[in-house]
Amino acid sequence: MKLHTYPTAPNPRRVHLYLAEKGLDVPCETVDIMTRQNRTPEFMAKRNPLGGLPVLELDDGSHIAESVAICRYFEVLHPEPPLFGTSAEEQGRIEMWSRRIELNVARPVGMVWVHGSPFTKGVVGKQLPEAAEQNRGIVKSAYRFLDESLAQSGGFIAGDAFSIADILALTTIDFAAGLVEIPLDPELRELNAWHERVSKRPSVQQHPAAAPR
Ligand SMILES: N[C@@H](CCC(=O)N[C@@H](CS)C(=O)NCC(=O)O)C(=O)O
Repeated sequence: MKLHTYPTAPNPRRVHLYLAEKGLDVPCETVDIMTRQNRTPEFMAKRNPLGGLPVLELDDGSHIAESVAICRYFEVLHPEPPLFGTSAEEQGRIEMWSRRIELNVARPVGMVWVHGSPFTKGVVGKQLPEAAEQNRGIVKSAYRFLDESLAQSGGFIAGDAFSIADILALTTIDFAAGLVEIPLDPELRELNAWHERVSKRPSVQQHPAAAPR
């Protein structure tokens, strides 16, 4: 088994945080996104036709891509501590929040990144500054929603226990603040307090976000 990864990028970082929370040690091979090693015809044919990282190579030579799918694979093999919930209610709630983070935060952050950053000029055919601005607003309102929701929750994104939803939120927010120039507004007190709290976890200390450029 081998994890093909670029540890500081937000989607691979999800898996590294997840594995660290579980205490699992998986052999890793770094694939350099900067020089587009994940986009070579060989990598795409052999590992992931969509080119994205991370990709988990299994012992039989097959592959599982998609960060959350990789975490789910490990969750079945190593259910403790549960990061996707155990009861029907916990699982439903964690999934609800994970979908909200993916669709309402990570996706618009990605849009600001591809349409608004000088580092991604070559990624989309033509950058649309209006798309970047519109999505920046969507991210800000999603952050307000998270802030209000955290005031009602038990301290974590999906309730009173750390879960995959916290991992998705943290990696997205750190990426947005570090590389996409969407800082956390200090007025969002609950969200900032949550961020400070989860950032102290050993898993996060072990796998910090990419340094801002
Ligand atoms: N939905 C995928 C997204 C994978 C993805 O886009 N990964 C980024 C790194 S955060 C990547 O490989 N970017 C470089 C590229 O697509 O060429 C997942 O959750 O794993």
